[in-house]
Amino acid sequence: MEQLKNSDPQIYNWINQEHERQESELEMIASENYTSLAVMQAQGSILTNKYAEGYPSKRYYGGCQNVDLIESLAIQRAQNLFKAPFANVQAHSGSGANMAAFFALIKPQDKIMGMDLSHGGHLTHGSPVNFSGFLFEAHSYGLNPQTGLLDYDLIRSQALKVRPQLIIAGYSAYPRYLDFHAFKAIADEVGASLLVDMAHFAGLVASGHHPSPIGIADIVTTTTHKTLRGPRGGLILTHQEELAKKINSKIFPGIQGGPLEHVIAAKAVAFGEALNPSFGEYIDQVIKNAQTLATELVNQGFDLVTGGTDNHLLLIDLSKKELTGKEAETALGNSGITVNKNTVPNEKRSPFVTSGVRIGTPALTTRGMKQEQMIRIAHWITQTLNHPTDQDLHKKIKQEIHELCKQFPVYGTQKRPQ
Ligand code: DSN
Repeated sequence: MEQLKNSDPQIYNWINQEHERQESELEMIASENYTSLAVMQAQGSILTNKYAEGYPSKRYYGGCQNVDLIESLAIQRAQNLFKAPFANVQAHSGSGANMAAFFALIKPQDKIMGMDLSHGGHLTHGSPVNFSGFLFEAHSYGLNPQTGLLDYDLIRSQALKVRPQLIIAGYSAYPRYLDFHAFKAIADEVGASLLVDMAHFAGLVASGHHPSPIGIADIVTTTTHKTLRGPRGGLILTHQEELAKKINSKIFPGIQGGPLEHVIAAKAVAFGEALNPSFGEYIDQVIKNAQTLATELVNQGFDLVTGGTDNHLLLIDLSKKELTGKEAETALGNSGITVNKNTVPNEKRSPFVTSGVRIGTPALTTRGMKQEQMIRIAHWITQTLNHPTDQDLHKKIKQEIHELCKQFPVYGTQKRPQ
């Protein structure tokens, strides 16, 4: 980083400040993680200089012999990891991956049905402010108001009324397994295609801790940076050859130009890491940590959406408390615990205020924390949320968290790649 330090000290300093923040706070945003140094080295490499529009051995530029090797290996590793016959590794993001999947399966104005954003869905699953909401006729399904669970009978009856061309399964904030066979049966009954966006739980699918949607859904999309622990980016999978061709042409030239070969190299590294048996142990611990945290928080008197978790995240439901999600996020931030406010089923407050907090364990598990630390963290969360304006208490907790974090360095003494 010496060159950056000399040529642009302002950016260098801010990166250092962010490094310090990531090391010294408890990162509990469910969609974040810490990549390995190897992933960052690939992403920060000279591959950023290369144009490679097209696909391996079918490029619109010369000099692609090395990026062809890299992209081909990324594809092969993605196929092995998810046991999927076809993979596109060029999508710049999860949103772009979803856009390409939509364009491969349906046409503008067609009807789609995805999970309501306020119930835990994603912007790209039909929100009116997103392409998925304004290019398509979007309908949404929600959670059962009594259980907070997906109710496949309700989804079916809604699908029978709406008759969508596309059903989307997947979430940003849902703490339980998805039943892909149930979604597929509904899609088949109403003549819809099925898209599974597994961005949040792709790591759990890769390790076998969550049922796989491959071979059931027509297309499966994911980001690569959440539980999968790779660089920020997207990935598209299918088992259907004709769809694979469509997906490739929708990504390029449909919605993207040159692929980010440095990010594709980093994806290849991450897929290689996830193919290692130690990744299964990591995901196992992610889930154990989330379940320990859930049990402790319930014991401390908090309501959780669905009462617990099967995966890497949990949702505290504050609707019976005076405290809002926004206030809880701020108070926890002051204590050194980074989370995000989240809507909960039957939400009465606005999406900017909310009545919930989403908490995830992927990042803390990467830095080596286990159940013992989760019990301490549950205690700090409880103290903070029970005394949301006590700044002296928050300062004291922040100091204790700082000490804990020192015992679990993210990048050790190696800092960032040079
Ligand atoms: N999927 C969102 C999240 O879970 O944070 C980001 O798009």
